[in-house]
Amino acid sequence: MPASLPKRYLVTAALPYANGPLHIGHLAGAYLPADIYVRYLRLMGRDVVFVCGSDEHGAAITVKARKEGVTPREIVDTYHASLRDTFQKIGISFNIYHRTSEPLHHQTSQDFFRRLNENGEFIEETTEQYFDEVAQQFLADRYISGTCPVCANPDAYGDQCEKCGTSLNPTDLINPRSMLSGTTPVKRPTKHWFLRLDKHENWLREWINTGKVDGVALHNPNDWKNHVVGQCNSWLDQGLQPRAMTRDLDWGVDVPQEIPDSAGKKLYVWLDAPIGYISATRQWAADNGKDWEKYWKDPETALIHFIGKDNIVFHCLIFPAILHAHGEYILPRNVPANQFMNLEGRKLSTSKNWAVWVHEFVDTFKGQEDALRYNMAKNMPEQKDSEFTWKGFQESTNTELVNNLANFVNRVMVLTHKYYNGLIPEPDPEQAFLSGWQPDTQGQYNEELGILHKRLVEMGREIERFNFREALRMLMEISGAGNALLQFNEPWKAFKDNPAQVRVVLNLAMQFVAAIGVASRPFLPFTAARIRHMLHLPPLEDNGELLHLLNELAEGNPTLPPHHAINEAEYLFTRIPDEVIQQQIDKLQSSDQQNQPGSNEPAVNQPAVYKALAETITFDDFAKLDIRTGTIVEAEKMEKSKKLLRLKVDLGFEQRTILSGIAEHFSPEDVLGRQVIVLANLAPRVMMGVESAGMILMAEDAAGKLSFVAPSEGWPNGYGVK
Ligand code: B3M
Ligand code: ZN
Repeated sequence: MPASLPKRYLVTAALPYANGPLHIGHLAGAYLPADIYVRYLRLMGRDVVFVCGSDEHGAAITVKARKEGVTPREIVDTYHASLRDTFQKIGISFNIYHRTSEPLHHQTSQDFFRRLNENGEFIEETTEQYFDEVAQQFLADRYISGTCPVCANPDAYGDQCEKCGTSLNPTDLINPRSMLSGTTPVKRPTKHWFLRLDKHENWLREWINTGKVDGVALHNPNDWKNHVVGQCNSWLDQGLQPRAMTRDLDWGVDVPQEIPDSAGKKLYVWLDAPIGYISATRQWAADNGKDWEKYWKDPETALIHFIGKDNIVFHCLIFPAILHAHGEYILPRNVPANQFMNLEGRKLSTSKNWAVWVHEFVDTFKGQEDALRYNMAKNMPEQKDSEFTWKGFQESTNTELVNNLANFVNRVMVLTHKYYNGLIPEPDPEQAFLSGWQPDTQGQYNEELGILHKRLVEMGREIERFNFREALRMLMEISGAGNALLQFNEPWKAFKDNPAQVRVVLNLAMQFVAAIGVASRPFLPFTAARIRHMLHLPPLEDNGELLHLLNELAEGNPTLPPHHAINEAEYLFTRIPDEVIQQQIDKLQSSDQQNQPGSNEPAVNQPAVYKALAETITFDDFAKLDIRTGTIVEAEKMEKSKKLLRLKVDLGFEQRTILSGIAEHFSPEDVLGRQVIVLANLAPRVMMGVESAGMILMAEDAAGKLSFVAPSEGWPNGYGVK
C-alpha cells in the first residue's frame, strides 16, 4: 500500500432511491459521515470530489409509481428535486448531485455492459421466471408477493420477507401472487445475462482479507471495519454464484440494442446504480474542466464508498467485481459502512412512517440544522446500531451545544467587547494563569496553543479513520477546555487587579474560538460560518484552512493577531424547550402506522390483553356453522363507506358477493387473490343497498388489528372447515 497520502480522493455516498424523502437513518448511515469526511479533507487542502445522485431505476421506483397511479418519470422528478433540496438544506456538500435517468448515465452504463460482454464476463442463460398473464409481463421480484416459507408472513416479497428479514427468490414463495393483477403468475422462459461472480470469488477473498490483488497491496485490511469484512466473508463462504445483470422491465437502462435478444431487456438496477458514481464524476468533470478518468483509473486515487450496512455486498463484492472485470478501474480503498440508527426503540421504517423526515426537520427547526447533525454524529452507528430519541436530541442540544459550545463562544465574545472594545488583546506570553486543559495546573501561552494543535491533529486522525464520534468528542473538548480556562481564571474578577492575566486568558480563549471556527466545519458547517462571521474573518472556502491553521499553531503562531476587530456576538444555539420536543414525540406517535389497523407487525412491548371466553356452546351449535375455503377474486372499495370492502369470493361451486368490514385495515390490492375462510351459511344481509352473503373469518388482536385466516398453500376452494 502506498505509505504517502493519496493523490486525490473520490468519495461516494449511496445513491438514494428517488421514491421517497430522506430520513435521519439515511443521514446517519451514509451522507453525514461522508460529508464530515470530505469537508475535513477539503480543509486539509486535499484534492477531493464528493459525488452522489438519485437512483431512479429499479422496482423501488416502479412499485411506487403504480401505487400512486403515476408514471415512474413523475415519481423520480418529484423525489429527485426533494432529495436534492433536502441534502442542501442540511448541509451535505456534494460536488455534484446527479441522477441515473440522465442520458450520460445511460450511455456510461451501457458502455460498461458492452465492455463486460466483450470481455466474456457474462453467460447467457434462459431460465423460468414468473410472468403475469393478465398484465402480460415478467414480474420483477418486488412485484410478486406471497407467503414467506420461513415465518409464514403472508405478505413477503419475491426478494425478501420484511418481517423475518430472510432474502428470498420469487420461487420460494408459497402462494405467489402478482402485485400487478392479483392473479397467480405462471413460469415462462426468458433469457438473461449473468455475471460470472464465481470466477471472481478467489481474488475477492484475497482482496477483502489481505488488501492485495495479485500480490499488490491496495489497502490495509486492518483499516476496514470488522462488520464489513465479516459480512463479505460470510457471502464468500457461501460461494459466489453467477448473478443476473439484466431484467425484463420497461423502466431502466436498455441493454445495448446491437446485442442479440436485447429487446425489452433492461440493466439490473444494481449494475446501473453504482456506475452512477462514475457518470456523476464524468458530469462534474465536464462542468469543471477536469479529467474524470484520473479519479477512477489512477491507483493513486483513494476511492471511498459511504453506505449503510444493507449495501455492503454490492459495494464490497459485486461492484468491485464489475470494476475489475472491466479492467481499467481502481477498487475502493475503503467502504466504511455504518450500521443502522433506530428511532425511539424501533427500526426506522418508511412504509410504516416511523421516521424523522429531514425535510420536515429543517422546516420546523430552521437555523438548528447543526443541532441535528451534531446529534447524528454523536450517535453515529459506526460499529453497532444506535438510536435517535427526541429527548436525547433535546439533551445534546441544550447541554452540549448551548451550555458548552455556544456559551463558551458567547462569553469570550462578550468579554472581549466589554474589556477591549472588540479588539483582540495583546498577550504577554510569560504571564501566569491556570490551564484550561488541566485543572489546578499553571498554563503557559505557547504550551496551551501547542495542546490545541495536538488536539486538532488527533481529531483529524480520527476522522481519517472514520471514527467520527471520537473526533467530535475531541472537538468538543476544545470548547470544554475554553470554558474551563474562563472558569479557573475568572477574568470578570481578575480584570481589576490582574489585567495582564485577563489579556492572556482572553486572547487564548479567542484562539480557541478561532480554531473551533475552522475545525467544527466538517460537523457543524452552519455554526462554523457563523463563528467566522463573528470573528470578522473571511468565509471558509475549503481551501486547506485547517492545514494552514495547524501549520501556524505548530509554529506557535496564534491565528487572531492582537488588535484584530471582531463583530458583534450572536448566539450560536438556542435551547429547545420541552413543549417543542413533546410535539415531535406526539407527532411521531400519531403517525405511527404500526399500532394502527392494516400493519403487518404486532405491536411490541405491549402486555397481551385477551378477551374473556364466550359462553360455552354445544357441538350441535358448532355443527350448524358451514365454514368453507375460498379465494377473493374481486375486491373494491364500497362507495361512501369507510369500513366496507365489496368482495367477490370464489367458493368453488359458486362465486358470491360478501361485504367485509376490513377497509380500514386492508386495501383492495392487499386482499385480491387471497385465500380465505368463509362462514358460508350466514343469513344474507343488505348493507348500503348491497346484499352480503357470508362472512370472511379474521383473527383480531387486542389493538383491533386484523389478520387473515387461511388454509395452507394451494388448497382448493369450497371445502369444509371443521
Ligand atoms: N439505491 C439502495 C438503497 O438506497 C440503493 C443504493 C444504490 S448505491 C449505488 O439502499
Ligand atoms: Zn419471513
